[in-house]
Amino acid sequence: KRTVWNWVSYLEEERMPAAPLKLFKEYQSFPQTRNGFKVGMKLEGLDPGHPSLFCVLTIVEVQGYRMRLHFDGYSEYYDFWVNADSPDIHPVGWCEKTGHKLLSPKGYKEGEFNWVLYLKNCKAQAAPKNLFKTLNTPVTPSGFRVGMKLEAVDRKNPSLMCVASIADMLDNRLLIHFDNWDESYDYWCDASSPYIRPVGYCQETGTPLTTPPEYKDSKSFSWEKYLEETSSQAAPARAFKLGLILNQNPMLPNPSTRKRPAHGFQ
Ligand code: MLY
Repeated sequence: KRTVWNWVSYLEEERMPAAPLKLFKEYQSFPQTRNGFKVGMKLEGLDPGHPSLFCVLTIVEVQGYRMRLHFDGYSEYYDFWVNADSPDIHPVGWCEKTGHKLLSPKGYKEGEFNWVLYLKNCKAQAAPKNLFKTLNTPVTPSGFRVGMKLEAVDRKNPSLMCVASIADMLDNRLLIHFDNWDESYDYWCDASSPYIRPVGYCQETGTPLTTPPEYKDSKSFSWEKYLEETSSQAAPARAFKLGLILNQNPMLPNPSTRKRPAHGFQ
């Protein structure tokens, strides 16, 4: 009987090759590419559990190109790993500069937190700006603007296509928020995401649209009225990078012949 598992005999048994090294990026290879971040450095970053929330974070472990980040003042249970080139991490002071709210470390009241004093008190170093990849990302103008409405998949309930808004934009990425739901459903995606569609998609394709919770009967919902009531605009269809033009997309069933899907968004 075999007691020790190893790759060589496993691949032989399975009669399958290992994925060739050349398919991996340099930073995924080993010995791993090092990154300049060091344990103890502090930075600002998105909470993966609440993607609209920027937090005070400390690097607590570095392994090759990856690092483990800790929320200052919170349990290490929440620690998470990111690649050094993650678009979700930013240097100290970034939130203030870009007008984003920064969640203070636990124990600090809102508005009481100050990076300069905090770094001094902790005798900690801010992670140097040049290590962050996000600073160099050129932003291509798109037709999307903060506040525009669209239809989006609720990624926590992926069978639902819902009424949503663009709550924030960063480096060509959009923060999707579900109207009148809490922020825990928010997520970041880019313009080519398969999870977002222009206003009218559901009606066009016969997909049920989940309306904001105050519309008990989703049949009483009309985009036209809703946009007017909320004084907002629909995100323009041309801003979506799917080549998805309603009625002309060969990937969508022909409007006259298709049947209404039985179970939500497919
Ligand atoms: N059963 C869940 C569904 C929530 C869906 C929220 N989406 C639309 C953002 C609930 O009612 O909590």
